[in-house]
Amino acid sequence: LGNVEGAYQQHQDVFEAADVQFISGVNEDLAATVIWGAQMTTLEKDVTFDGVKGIWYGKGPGVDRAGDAMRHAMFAGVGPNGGVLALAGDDPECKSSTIPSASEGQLADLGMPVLYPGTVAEALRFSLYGYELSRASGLWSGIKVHTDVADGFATIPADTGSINLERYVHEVDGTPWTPTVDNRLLIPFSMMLEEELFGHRIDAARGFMRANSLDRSYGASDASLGIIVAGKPHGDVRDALVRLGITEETLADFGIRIYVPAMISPLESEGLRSFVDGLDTVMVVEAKRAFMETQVRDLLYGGPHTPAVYGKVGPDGGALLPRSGIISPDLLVEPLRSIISLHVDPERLRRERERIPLIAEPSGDALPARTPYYCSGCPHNRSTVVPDGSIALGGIGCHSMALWMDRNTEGLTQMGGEGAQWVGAAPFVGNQHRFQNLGDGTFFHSGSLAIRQAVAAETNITFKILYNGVVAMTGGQDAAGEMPVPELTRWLDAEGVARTVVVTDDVDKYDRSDVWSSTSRIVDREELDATQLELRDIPGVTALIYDQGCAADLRRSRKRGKIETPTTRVMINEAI
Ligand SMILES: Cc1ncc(C[n+]2csc(CCOP(=O)(O)OP(=O)(O)O)c2C)c(N)n1
Ligand code: SF4
Repeated sequence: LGNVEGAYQQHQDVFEAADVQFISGVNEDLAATVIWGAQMTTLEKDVTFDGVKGIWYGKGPGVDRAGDAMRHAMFAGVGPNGGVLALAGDDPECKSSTIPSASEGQLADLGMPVLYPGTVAEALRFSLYGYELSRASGLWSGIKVHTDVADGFATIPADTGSINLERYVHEVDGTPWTPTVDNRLLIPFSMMLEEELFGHRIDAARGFMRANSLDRSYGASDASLGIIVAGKPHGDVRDALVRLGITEETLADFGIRIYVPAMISPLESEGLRSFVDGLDTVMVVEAKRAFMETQVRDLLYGGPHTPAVYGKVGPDGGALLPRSGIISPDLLVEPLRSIISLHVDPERLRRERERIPLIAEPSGDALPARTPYYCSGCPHNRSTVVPDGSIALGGIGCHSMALWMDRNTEGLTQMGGEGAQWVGAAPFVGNQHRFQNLGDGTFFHSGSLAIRQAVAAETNITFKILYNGVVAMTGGQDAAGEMPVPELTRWLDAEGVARTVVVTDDVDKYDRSDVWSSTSRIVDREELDATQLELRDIPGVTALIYDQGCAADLRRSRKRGKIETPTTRVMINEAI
């Protein structure tokens, strides 16, 4: 997330010269509404552009929380001069998320065609086609961006950015059709739009993909076994096949062909049917729940030629591919071997494997593990300590690492839910008090509403607003709508927070002209423990704002010459 915003900030002049507006979203659902609004400019009288294209981007949980906004926007539609991409950043191993994500199901449920690039080059190409797909169908195009692609770097041919577009005009009863753009989301219009959304618009998306044939297949023309795999797992399948002794060049000798759909929902039926023609067996390889697999069965069942379809379940009715977690070459070798062995003598597989000795088998040795910890100088290292006898509740952000430390810190919520869990639990445990960690990025994103919830329910809770000045965990973005600390104390006061104490590393850094709430005061961070003891004894909702900058961001700013580098150093003699 940070890199997208960083790229814009670094090249702002280039973007602006190309009429690209970057509007920082307060949160994902409002961002989706902003993008929806840009599409609606075609309905405005004074519009100064022929059309507007939009990109919404967010991580899996952002897709989830933006669902309502996106669903409305999908009904309202996209015009022929518009186009919207929804880039869904999926973190299937929850490397930097609370829970693992796979957004394709949610995107498909909203009615979005879903494209799944497996490489950086495909991400660029599919996005360009995605715009055209969107304006041809009137739908937003969903792009599933796997962590490995989002975090990946690649050298790609310079012409990857130019596409050979086959213009597609959808026809209904022999008449050219264009999507409706309509913001009157009330009956009877909503009912008519529903019919169009799940009828002509989806048909148009399939037609566009048929005309532009981004789905591809390779391998044996007279194959008996077909493998269907899209996106990132495609590379995993190729690696796993090599470990079984099968390379792209020898696929045909083994009677195997591979189908790589670009659009994983809705699968394009004509391409799929021609791929399975003549096959006895199809194996669908995908991570987590069956998504393409159920579509493959739906599209083929009852047709003239229906091969056996395996994926999550194998021929013996037992588990074949994992239903959760990730797909990797290591995990694919045995499932692939078992299906290929239905068609190929296992002894031949063993012999072929020996012919490519340079491919190393995985050693099986686990890499040494290290539990992540705060950066040196991180404010959370001090601020997340609670007084003896107190319990803190974790929140979203870097400070969630407190859960791995011995700090009486429990549990997590979704981003913005901080404190609301305790509203639900407190009445059943004698209305005890809890400290609730809440990052400033999360506060401005949505967490402020959870404070309102706690005030409304008169819960005993102290929000520790960990004000490090950036949305640190996802790359150090600025939080849209962020307010300075003095203003924040006034906001908390207006919301009904009984008392606010600002704890800081530098009590002299504020301006004399700053206006603070009458229920707040500022103390040095040395007084953290005493301040927490004071606040926990006040009934109702109180707040502690821990105001100290993110150390990583300070280092970044020094490197870029934005702030002064301190001239005083602390030398640590390791012998002592
Ligand atoms: C709805 C949602 N959107 C985005 C994310 C990704 N995310 C995880 S941590 C984080 C940043 C939190 O920033 P902040 O609250 O300031 O805490 P810090 O990392 O600075 O400690 C984000 C955006 C998420 N988990 N949920
Ligand atoms: S990035 Fe910033 S907030 Fe996160 S651990 Fe490092 S110093 Fe702390």
